[in-house]
Amino acid sequence: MRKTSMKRVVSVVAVLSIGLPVLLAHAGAQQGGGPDPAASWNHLWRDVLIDLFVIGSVFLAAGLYWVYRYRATRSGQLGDAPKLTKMAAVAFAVIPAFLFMADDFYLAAKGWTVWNEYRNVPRDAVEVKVTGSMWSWMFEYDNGVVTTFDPDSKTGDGLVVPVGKAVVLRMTSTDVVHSFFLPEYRVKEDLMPGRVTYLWFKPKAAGETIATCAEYCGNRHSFMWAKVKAVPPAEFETWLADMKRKGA
Ligand SMILES: [Cu+2]
Repeated sequence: MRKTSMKRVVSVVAVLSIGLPVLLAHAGAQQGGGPDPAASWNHLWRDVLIDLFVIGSVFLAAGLYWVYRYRATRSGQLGDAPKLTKMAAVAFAVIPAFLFMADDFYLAAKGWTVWNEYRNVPRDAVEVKVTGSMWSWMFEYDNGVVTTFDPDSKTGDGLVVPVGKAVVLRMTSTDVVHSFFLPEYRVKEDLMPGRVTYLWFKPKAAGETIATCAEYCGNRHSFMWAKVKAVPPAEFETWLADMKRKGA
């Protein structure tokens, strides 16, 4: 009888602690405005920080309480802990473990959702080819326009993208492994010779940010960055047409 009820308790806790987080993570995904990896990433990171804070506080409070509650009051004092039944001992270990694992399952489920967002490029995404070489970036648009950026003189158009539209970068390297990192858009992906990798992001507001190499690639690795400029879609089209006319 005791064995069955213990099994029942453990399985209910297990089902709840795995099932609930997965459901919650699924419900919390993709609220409004279509997929946006940066927004989902920020949301997941916020959840991780809350999780660390709450669990950290619980353990700290419990730890301090027990240190105080079971402190020695005279020298040479021996403890006299009550003897637990088998059931109580197992429950003590299993129930808190599952409860604390519940949010790990939640974060894992949500991480999986965010990962899928990162890997599934919207169909209407604007495509730009990116080539990394020691130690500069080259960007090539659909209509053949090619842009670069010189970090020393800070000249060149760099990567220009339209606000509010998904942008997908198809990337490769001509020499060693580089990594294209857009801190502002929460995306980073390696570039390798002989292989095409990709990432996508959605600029929310007009403005200038940077892209930088995030994989050590030699002497001038730390200078391997480029300007990234997000402009309204109409301005983007004009810029692209102008560049084409100028034969860039
Ligand atoms: Cu590099």
